[in-house]
Amino acid sequence: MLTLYYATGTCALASLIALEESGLAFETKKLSFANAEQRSPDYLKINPKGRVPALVTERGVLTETPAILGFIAESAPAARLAPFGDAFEMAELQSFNSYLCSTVHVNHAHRPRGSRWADEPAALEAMKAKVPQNMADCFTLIEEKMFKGPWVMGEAYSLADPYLFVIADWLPSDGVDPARFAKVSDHHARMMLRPAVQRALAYDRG
Ligand SMILES: N[C@@H](CCC(=O)N[C@@H](CS)C(=O)NCC(=O)O)C(=O)O
Repeated sequence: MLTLYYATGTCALASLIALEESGLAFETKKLSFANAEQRSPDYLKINPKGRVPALVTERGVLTETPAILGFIAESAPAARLAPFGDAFEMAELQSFNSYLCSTVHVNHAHRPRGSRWADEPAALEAMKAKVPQNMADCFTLIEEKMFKGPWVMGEAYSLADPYLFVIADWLPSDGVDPARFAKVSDHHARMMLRPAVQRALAYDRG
C-alpha cells in the first residue's frame, strides 16, 4: 500500500490526482501546515526536507513531485500516464515537469515562503513584488511555446496535466489573471471535469 503525505492547497495535489488517475491502491495522511506538522519530529523521520509531498512505498520514501509522478506512472502502466518506450517524448515530459518544479514553483514560493531566501522585511517585500511578473512570464512561455494541446504534451493526457493544473491554480493568489492564458484556462476547465480531479479536490478541500 502506498501512503501519500499531503497538505491542503499545496503541490502535493498533483501527486494525489495522479494516484487517483492511476488506479493504484493508496492511502493519504494530511498534515496541518497551520500546526507546522511538516516540521514535527515524526514527519521529519519520513521526509527530512520538511515538505510535502512524500510518498511512502514498500521500497522506501520518495520525495520531489516529478519523481513521485514518474513512480506512479511506472507503477500503473495501464493508466498510460507517460509515453513509455519513446525516449524523446519521455524527456519532453520530464522537461516540462522539471520546469514547473524548479522554476515556476520556486517563483511562486517567493511570495508565501520568502523567508527561505531573506530575513529583511524590505527584501521580503521586494521578492513578493516580483512574483506577479515572474509567474506571468513563466505562463506566457507555457501558453505560447510549451503547451501542445489539447493536453499539455499533445493528444495524450499525461503526468504534466495534473501538475500544470495545480500550479495554474495559484495564479490568482500570485496576482496574475489566468484569463490572460486562453489555452491554460481551457485546460484548467477541462481538468475540473475529470472524475479523478474531482475526487482529489474533494479531499483537498474537505
Ligand atoms: N520540489 C518539491 C517542493 C515541495 C514543496 O516546497 N512543498 C511545499 C508545499 S507546495 C511545502 O511542503 N512547504 C512547506 C514548508 O515550506 O514548510 C516538490 O516539487 O515536491
